[in-house]
Amino acid sequence: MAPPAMEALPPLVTALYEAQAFKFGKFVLKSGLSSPVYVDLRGIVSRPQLLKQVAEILFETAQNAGLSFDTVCGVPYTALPLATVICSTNNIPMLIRRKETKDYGTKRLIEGTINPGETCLIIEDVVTSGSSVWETVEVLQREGLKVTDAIVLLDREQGGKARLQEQGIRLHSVCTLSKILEILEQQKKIDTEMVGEVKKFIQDNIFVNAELNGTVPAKKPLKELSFAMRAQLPETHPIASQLFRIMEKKQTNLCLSADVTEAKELLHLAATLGPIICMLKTHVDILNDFSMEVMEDLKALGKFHEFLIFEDRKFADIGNTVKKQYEGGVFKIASWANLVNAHVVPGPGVVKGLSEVGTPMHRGCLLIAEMSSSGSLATGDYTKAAVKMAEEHSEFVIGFVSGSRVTQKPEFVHLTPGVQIQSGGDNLGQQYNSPQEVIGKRGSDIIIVGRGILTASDPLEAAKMYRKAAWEAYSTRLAV
Ligand code: 5BU
Repeated sequence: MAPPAMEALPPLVTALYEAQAFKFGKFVLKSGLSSPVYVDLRGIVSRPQLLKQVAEILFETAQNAGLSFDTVCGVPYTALPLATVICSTNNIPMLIRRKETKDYGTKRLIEGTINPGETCLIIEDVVTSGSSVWETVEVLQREGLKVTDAIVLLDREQGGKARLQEQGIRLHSVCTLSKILEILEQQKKIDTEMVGEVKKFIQDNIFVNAELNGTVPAKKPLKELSFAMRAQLPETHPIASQLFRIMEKKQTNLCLSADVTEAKELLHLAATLGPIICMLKTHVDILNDFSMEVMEDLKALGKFHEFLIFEDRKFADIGNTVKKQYEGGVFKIASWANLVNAHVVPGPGVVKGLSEVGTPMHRGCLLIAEMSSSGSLATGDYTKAAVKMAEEHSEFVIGFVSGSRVTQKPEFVHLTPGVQIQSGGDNLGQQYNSPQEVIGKRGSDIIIVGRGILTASDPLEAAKMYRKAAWEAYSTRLAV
């Protein structure tokens, strides 16, 4: 069969270019690679005419390939509106794949009527490694549907087609990245040098790994991203970006756990250690002389020395209650703390409640995925549930308090308490690991240190030592 409406392609590419679907320059991809091209079709929903045109050409490609199918499913999220337009225009029943299972009710992964044995066609906007298409295929196949073909607008030619073929999925693309480069070069929208740069990038970054659930290009191992790069990722929460930038600028991944009982002492620590920490953690309810003025002074010091304030409140009640605890009461935590944390034991309501207060105030939240204390129950499936909850509430959750890296997603930050140079613990269950172990081996980002600094004869010198150890462990990790 002839490729679909080849004459329709150049004007479509022009329209997509004008809609900023292709950007050329230097971009950090989620995988950690630095790419000279960024393709993002999310914006087409704001241009109904273009959305319709893309949907039409996708459908034409399916027809030209002689495919027959009973239902259509778009890979979430960008391809969802495309699948909707295709189905409503051509009277085809549609299926929607949920990225997250609902935490109540039926727990369906697919919405729509599933008739096992029927054939479902996959629609996708861009294919790189093929992993996103494969994730959707797997879910549909588990429901008893036959899935053999996927239509994609743009194949980045980085191995996705071959990897899907290995799994029995034929990928039909409307066009390839090379074709787009050719058209844009002809139209003088990009120069020959850029075309060469993009082509080289594609060749150097082919995904040949047969394991479709991993997205690691075979030629290059997954590169550890610097804090500076993580600050720039489109998925990174603004508070996490701010934190990563502070860490990079001040060269510190030390959080002081300022567990003192007098306000004067708290402010003195903030003033003297402020220049070398990225964050100061409080337990406001242990202060004997709390006042809002003290917190205003602390806030001013945070602004001046550039550190974030994290109230280690460990919210753990139903949404309606934590909302009040966060916003009001004596402490009015939301008014001065950039970050708070929460246990996941109540379920997502705790995050939703906190988020209603915190999100409009540009605050962030850390979920407690693991604890440093001996015999902690926050392990295994509990930890996994915390990660899932964070992913589902990334408008407010910026990362975790945990003993190790609990997710590979670079937009999330990991903070680890239970840190001292000497391993060991206290007589109430606290367990300590060294900065090198926590940052270098377990892959966390920030060490939280309390008594290791507070009980030292010279807290400033001790803090300098912890900062140096943690930063060196991070730098070594980056260099590998
Ligand atoms: P330490 O003095 O460095 O042991 O203090 C550790 C701080 O971190 C202290 O404020 C604890 O309340 C806090 N913490 C912890 O130790 N372990 C955890 O799992 C969590 C918080 Br969550």
